[in-house]
Amino acid sequence: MYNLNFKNGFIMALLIGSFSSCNNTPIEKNGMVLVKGNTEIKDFWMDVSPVTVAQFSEFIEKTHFKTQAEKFGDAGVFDFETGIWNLVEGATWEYPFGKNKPKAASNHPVTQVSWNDAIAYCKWAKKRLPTSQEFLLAQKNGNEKEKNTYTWGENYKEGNHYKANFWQGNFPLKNTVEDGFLTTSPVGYFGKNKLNLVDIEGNVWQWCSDNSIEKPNEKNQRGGSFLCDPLVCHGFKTGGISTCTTETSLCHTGFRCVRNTNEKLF
Ligand SMILES: [Ca+2]
Repeated sequence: MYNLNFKNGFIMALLIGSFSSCNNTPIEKNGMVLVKGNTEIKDFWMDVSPVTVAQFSEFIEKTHFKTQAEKFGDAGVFDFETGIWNLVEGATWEYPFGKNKPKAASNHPVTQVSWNDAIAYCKWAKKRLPTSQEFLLAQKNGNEKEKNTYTWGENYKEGNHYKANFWQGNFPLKNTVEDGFLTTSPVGYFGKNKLNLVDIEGNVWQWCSDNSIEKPNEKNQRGGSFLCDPLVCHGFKTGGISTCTTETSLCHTGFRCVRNTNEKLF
């Protein structure tokens, strides 16, 4: 009897295993998840989170790369008192709000990186930036037919729990910070989507590789940021899009990388 039970249990385990592998179980390797493509987009690996301050710091240490904000001597910072953007001297990836403000926390997404800086990091990491269509497919959990407003479902709040880092109150002068964060939040703080991706909506805008159709001299960005008010830009919804010039560095913009599946991996 013991052996029979054991065998049944073993067969059951195999069945459960085979069901779960058919059930879109996320495939994750070395901090990247597999996003299944469709007729227009090939399968690709995507970083689980936006590139963190710690990861970017390692890149700087190993390459002595100077970001464009460091070369220019200033970068774009949103002023919560006045509700306007200023060029702030000394604002860099290490001090995204300026030298007299707190240093960027290592587990937060890196910001104050231009598109050109992001490309340099990607090359060093042997990765690339996603296209805006690849990013959108990742927001839709790899299912182009998914129609939810957000990557996690229909509502930005469940009970008392916010699903992402965005702006509560009235942009640009009143931020009630009900989600707990005035600026960036630690990557992954608000949970994963079905593919195990974190901060694919909210926290920071993320650079994409392709040019905007409406503004051909600017690059697309997706994901929305801590400055996105659902009643104003609503940039953190699935499909939200923004654009910027390649040399611009802002306190609410970062990036994440992807990799082709036909390349030798890991
Ligand atoms: Ca917030």
